[in-house]
Formats: sequence, structure tokens, C-alpha cells
Amino acid sequence: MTYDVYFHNDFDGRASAAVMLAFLRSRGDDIMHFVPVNFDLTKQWLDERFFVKHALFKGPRNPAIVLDFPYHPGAAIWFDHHPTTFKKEAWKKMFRKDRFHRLDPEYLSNCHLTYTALKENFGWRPPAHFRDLVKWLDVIDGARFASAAQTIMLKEPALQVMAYVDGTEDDRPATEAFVTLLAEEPLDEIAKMPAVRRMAKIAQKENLKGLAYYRKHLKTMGDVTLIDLTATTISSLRFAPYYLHPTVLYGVRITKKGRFYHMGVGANPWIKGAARKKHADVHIGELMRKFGGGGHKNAGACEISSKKDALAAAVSLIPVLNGE
Ligand SMILES: [Mn+2]
Repeated sequence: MTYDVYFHNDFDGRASAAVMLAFLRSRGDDIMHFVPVNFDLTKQWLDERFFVKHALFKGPRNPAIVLDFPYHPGAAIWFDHHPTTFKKEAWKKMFRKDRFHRLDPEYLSNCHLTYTALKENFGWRPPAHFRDLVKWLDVIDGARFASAAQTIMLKEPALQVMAYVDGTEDDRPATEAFVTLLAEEPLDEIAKMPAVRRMAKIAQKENLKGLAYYRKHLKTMGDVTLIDLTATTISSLRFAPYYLHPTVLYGVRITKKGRFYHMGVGANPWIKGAARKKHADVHIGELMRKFGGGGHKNAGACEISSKKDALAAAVSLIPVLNGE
């Protein structure tokens, strides 16, 4: 049997597709079209006949495999770990879990879910190098990094490969080739390839530039940091505040996103125990709702139409996050 695979165009989606490819090949099956997809496709995705009608590639349409992306009843195979996966009530009702269709939000990565499901459901014996891949996708997709420094310095081969994934987001041929590579080679070997090394070097340099900007402009108020990135092209470094100030509890950042100002708020993931308990009642997602946004307990965001209002919103949050 020949399939087409539609996978979320991030590291987890690509790694899920690689695991699927290795599994299919072990059964004498194969994939014809590798199709990276993003959430901007959601409207078209709601069409029951999406897989027949879309223009994402030319040529014959094979049975569809969907990975790390919302449920579609037309998918022959589907694995996802997003709790928000059902885009229609009717689809949620229609869904039946079986060997080829599974949702499990308990998994930090869809790569891990796909790997485990194929092993358990089909007695598949995956190549040994997938154990490392699965471990790292849990770290990356689940944001379980060992330290803030790890996310900035990108010393580990897996994180250098992550930089390559981020850098090839819009490069369709590179993305397709990468899935096959990931199915065949360990991360350590992929990290040694010249194209990957080049892109990892660029990312490391950009991160250090970003870090210098944070060092100069990051403000600390009690347990909270604030960075205004609206006047710079430096890309935001989510964990830089905790690299510079390991004991702060929260980071607030303002960035410009199109016509809007984006306020992102996050909790320092490396603070545990008593210091964290002090703020047990702070729910960032709930706080963001006041500004028309949302999120989870430890991270949230909102879009605000003017810079003045965005900064005022950030300033109003500081005492709340400080527990005052
Ligand atoms: Mn994922």
C-alpha cells in the first residue's frame, strides 16, 4: 500500500512522519507524498472532502495519514496528542479509537505516541536510534529542557537539528528530504551534516545576539521580568530571562506581530517547591482572558492593538504576578 502523509510542520510532526515511514517500509508499504501542514489550513481542513480537493500537490491521491494535526474523518491513519484536536462536534462523536486512529494528550510528543502505538498495536520492532529521537521530542515538544542555557547555546546534537528544522520551515524540498533522513539516521549523525551545522551556527549566533539585547533591556521587578521587543528585529528568547535571573518566577514579553502587539507571559519552568507554591493561585491563562487572550496555568498570551495599551497591560500584571 502507498500512502500520503500530512504532518504538522514542526519537529514533532516531522519526527512522527519519520517513525511512520520506517514502520510502513518494514511492512513493504511506502509513502508517496510528504505534505507539511500548518494551522493556517484549518478552514479548508473542515471540508469532508479535503483530501480529494486540496491543491497541496499534483498527482494521484493515496490514502491519507495525518500526524500531530487535527482529526479528519478522511484519514486512513491518524495519531495526535493535542487535546483541541476535534474541530467539529460531529467528528468528535464519529471518532472511534482503533489500531490506526489514536488521540492521547498524555504524551509530551506525538512522535512518542506514534512510536509506542505502532509498537504495541502491530508488534513492530523499531530501529534502535528512534529511542533517542523519541526522548528528545518529549523534551522539545513538551518544553522539558534541562536548563535555560541549553535552549540558548544549542550544544546538544538534537537541539542543533531543531535549529535546522526551524530554519527550513518554508523549504518544502528540504522538509521532505529531512523526514526520510530522520527515518534512517540517528540525530548525532544528522547534526554532523554541513547544511545542519551551518544552520545551527546561525541560530547559535542569533541567540547570543538576542541574549546581549536581553542583558541590556530586560527589566526585573521583584519576581517578574519584562522585555519590550517591539523596537528590535531580535527574535524572542523565551527562556533568556531565566538564564540571566535564575530565581525569577515569571517573564513578560511584548513583541510586534503584524498589526498587533503580542503579550506573552510564562512561568520559569525550573522553579520548583516552596518558591513555586507561593504563587500556586496564579493562573496565567485566566489573567490573559481579561485582555481577550488565553492559555494554560503556566503560559498564556494575548493580542493588543496599540503599543501603549500593551505596555500598560504588562505594567498592570507585574504586581499581580508578584502576589501583591
Ligand atoms: Mn506535537
